[in-house]
Amino acid sequence: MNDLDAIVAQAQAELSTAATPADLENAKARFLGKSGRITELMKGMGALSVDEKKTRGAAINQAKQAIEAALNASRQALANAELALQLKAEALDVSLPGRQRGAGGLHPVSRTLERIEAIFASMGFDVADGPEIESDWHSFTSLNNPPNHPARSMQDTFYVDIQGEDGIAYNLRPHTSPMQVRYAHQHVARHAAAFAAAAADTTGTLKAPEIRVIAPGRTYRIDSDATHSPMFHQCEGLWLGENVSFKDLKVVFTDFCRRFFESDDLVLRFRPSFFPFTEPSAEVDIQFQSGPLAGRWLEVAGSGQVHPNVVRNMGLDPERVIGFAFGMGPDRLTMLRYGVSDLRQFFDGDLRFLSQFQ
Ligand code: 2U9
Repeated sequence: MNDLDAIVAQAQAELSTAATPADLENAKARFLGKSGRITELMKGMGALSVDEKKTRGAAINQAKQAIEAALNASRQALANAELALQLKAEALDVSLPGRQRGAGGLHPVSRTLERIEAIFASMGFDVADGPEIESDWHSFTSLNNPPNHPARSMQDTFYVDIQGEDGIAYNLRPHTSPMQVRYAHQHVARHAAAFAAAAADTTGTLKAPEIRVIAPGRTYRIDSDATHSPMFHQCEGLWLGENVSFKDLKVVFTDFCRRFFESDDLVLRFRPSFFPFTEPSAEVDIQFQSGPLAGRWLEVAGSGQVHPNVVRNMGLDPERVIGFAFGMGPDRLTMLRYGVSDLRQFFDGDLRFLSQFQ
């Protein structure tokens, strides 16, 4: 092996083992750089004859080309290795499941409202709807609330900064009763002929049309702790007719509670109470006979016979039409049904909590 072959072999070895682009450039400099081995050999040709220069020059050029070829091959190999590493690092696992869009579901309180509506619908109750911003008359006056009742105060009720044409105050409804008052007025207008015929009938055979309605929805009061939220839900019910008594209230509400809680031996207790819109009035307590809440009396609703003033304010004749009303809190019913202890969790919007009810 002559000197040139030895240099080429050494260059090939050093170039092919360079681990990084910097190593490779250093190796290149050792052979092809300004004072590299090949460059030095070129410089040494000055003393040769013209013929010797031709053969030696051609041989050195060949060696130089061989080294350049090795350099290009190594550059390509390093670039390929780097690309392979990068592809590996950025690799996509196409077998992974895609990111799913959540299926969504009903809020636990909405599920309760749907249950309540279905049970009362099966007993012939209509479902009323109405505005959340209410007039003072619909929220308080029509319901026999005295003018200075504490419920009307700024501490208890949210007032809205809207001035009506007659300067009346508007509020965020503190209960769903205004919907029943509005429903009654619509009902009286729609069945005006039947109401008039019943009123004119002296034989007692024509009866005034009944009102049988529930009013579920959002309600607002200035109150906030583990069992009170400034926005909460209520569902009230109203059954008026010529012969609707407290006995009917007991039958309807007992049936409702047993079906809602899916407990046939559930016991109810009607405890005397006071509300301006009913007289007499009663709180409704329930007692489970089995399960985690067995034996305790739990307050679930208020109720009573609708006050004659309220019947009159609905456009009905309190001498003919009587009946009962009740009010309950679907948020509390949901807490009892699912064993939730803090009401505020329903309205925090935390999916880890809410998705448990799907
Ligand atoms: C009309 C006439 C009377 C609805 C009634 C209650 C008793 C009652 C509370 C239960 C829990 C409110 O959410 S709560 O805090 N409600 O105690 N509500 S009677 O009486 C009416 C409704 C409409 C026209």
